[in-house]
Amino acid sequence: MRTQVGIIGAGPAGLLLSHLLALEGIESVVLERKSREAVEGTIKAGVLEHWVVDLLRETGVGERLDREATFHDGIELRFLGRGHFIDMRRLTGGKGVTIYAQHEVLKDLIASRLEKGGTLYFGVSGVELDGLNGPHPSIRFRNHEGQPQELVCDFIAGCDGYHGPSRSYIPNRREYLRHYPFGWLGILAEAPPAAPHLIYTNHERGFALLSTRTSKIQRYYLQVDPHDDLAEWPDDRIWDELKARVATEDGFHLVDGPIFQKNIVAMRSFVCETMQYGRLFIAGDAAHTVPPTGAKGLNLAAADVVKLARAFTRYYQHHDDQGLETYSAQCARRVWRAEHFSWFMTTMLHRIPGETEIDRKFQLAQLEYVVRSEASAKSLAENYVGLPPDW
Ligand code: RFL
Ligand code: PHB
Repeated sequence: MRTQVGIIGAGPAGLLLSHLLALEGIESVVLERKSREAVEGTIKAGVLEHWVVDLLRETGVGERLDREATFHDGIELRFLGRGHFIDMRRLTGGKGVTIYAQHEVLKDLIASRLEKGGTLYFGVSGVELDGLNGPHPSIRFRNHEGQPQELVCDFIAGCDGYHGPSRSYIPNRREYLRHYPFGWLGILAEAPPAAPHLIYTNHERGFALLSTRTSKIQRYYLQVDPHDDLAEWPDDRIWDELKARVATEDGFHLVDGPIFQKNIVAMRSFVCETMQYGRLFIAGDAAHTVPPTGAKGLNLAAADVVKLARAFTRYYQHHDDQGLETYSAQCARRVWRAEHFSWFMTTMLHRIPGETEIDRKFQLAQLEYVVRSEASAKSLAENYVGLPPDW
């Protein structure tokens, strides 16, 4: 098999890259380890930056988003029993918060690729890369029936997430990593929305986040020990803990309901530099991971592949490899901005095991500053709704 760009991974990075390349007449093949059903059923991100929403609309995959997404003007920060609304729309000159589940974005991208004759292989295994320094690198893999295949490419895009193999093919890479001593227990529940915006809470018992999916389904998160077993978290305990953490002095009431999905995720800050080697380019979580408190991961993956698609376009349409040569350098500034913002939101909102009284005082001082200072709120809002894609 032969293609121009071989893409490993059908997450947001891989599928959006394939979609953007197709619009420029550049051929790609996407190889994905999981089944299509598993890709379309994995519950992850929820919040899209405003420019990502515009991009999906402008490139013809925003129709269902416009019908089904939830649009908010801002978020609430809650601490010491009080809520404080951060009006993003006002603070950013009109940019709001869009909630549309990651797997819905993936469904829309997969449907569009297949409708336009794109090639996606699900259920592949044993991916290995070869010839990254030559003109025709290749990907060896087994298809869903276990048969060995080889895909010969002009370029390879490693969009295979934090655990994928692509990154390991970059020699002399430098990896920066921080593990957080807490994780998120996430649930999907049948219940009405808690508020007309997301609520991020810093409580003595730990962090909680009230997000949403539809008018009937809500997505809630609790800070937990990352080593906790789900068996330790029966539904009643989850509701008791959520209600305790989001309580306010004026009697906020959280409506509960049947929980139909639960998982615990670990949290890390991770960056791999550089993001390229020979004809291999890595993007998204394969190159960098953030804790989910800033809602940045999917959006950062999208920003990488916008740059990568542009670099490939320049190469194929103008025989100019400048964009490809500087790809990693072009990504670095935004990657570190998003890494820092995610760390900032995480450390401001979670209870840190082993923290002392003075750490807690510092945290509350930061929260007070964000909700009382226009300049500070504006900075948070600018980062949250998303800096422009070229930043
Ligand atoms: P993904 O989504 O991990 O996709 C990688 C794909 O590669 C496949 N793969 C392989 N395929 C073939 N061969 C192999 N050897 C392979 N190894 C792996 C995998 O099966 C997978 O399909 O990476 P990508 O595309 O870079 O996208 C990153 C995002 O998924 C991630 O950053 C976000 O989900 C993070 N995130 C959030 N981001 C936001 O922008 N806004 C949010 O509100 C937000 N909330 C979240 C989040 C992540 C969360 N979890 C579960 C960690 C909330 C949570 C709880
Ligand atoms: C979500 O709805 O899944 C979500 C919202 C905000 C975050 C992370 C996840 O910061």
